[in-house]
Amino acid sequence: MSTVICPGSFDPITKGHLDIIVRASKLFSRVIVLVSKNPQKTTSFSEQERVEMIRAVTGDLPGVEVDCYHGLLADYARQVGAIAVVKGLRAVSDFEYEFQQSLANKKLNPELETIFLNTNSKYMYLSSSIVKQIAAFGGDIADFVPPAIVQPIKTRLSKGE
Ligand code: COD
Repeated sequence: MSTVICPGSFDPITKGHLDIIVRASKLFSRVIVLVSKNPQKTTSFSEQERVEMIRAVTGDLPGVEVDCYHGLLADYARQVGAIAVVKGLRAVSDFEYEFQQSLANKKLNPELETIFLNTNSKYMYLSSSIVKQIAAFGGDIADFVPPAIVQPIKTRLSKGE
């Protein structure tokens, strides 16, 4: 059984993230979607909220699990026996950051590979921050996030929390 990890902030999960998770689940028998801490970002949704949203939209995907971890991805990968990290690439601008992360993870855990999947061209422009900005201004986010979490995001962000 090959275990891989799809890590991210997922603040919140978008259709772009979900597309990568679905495609990873077709390639590997066990995919752990890992809510992790990006020290460069402040999140709008609590860890619990992010985990619940991911569970709501991945529940029907065989072999997909959701977890969260506060430490290094390289250590978590060792603990669960993951062979690789699967990440999405939207544009050349993503590459430099992701390349640096993958080299750091490899240094920390030499057994750990990083696999990049190109974004689906439909979701090339899509990010969690775009979703939050549109929702905060009362716009329609139905094209950007899975149906099950449209209303929870709108309700939560319209409260201005
Ligand atoms: N299409 C395709 N892929 C997408 C899209 C899209 N529209 N949007 C996002 N993605 C991809 C991103 O490229 C990324 O690969 C993944 O989805 C997650 O994206 P985000 O924005 O939710 O998450 P990030 O980039 O903030 O996540 C960074 C981590 C939390 C993974 C990173 O900081 C981390 O590993 N933290 C733990 C500490 C650690 O071990 N750091 C590394 C060693 S220095």
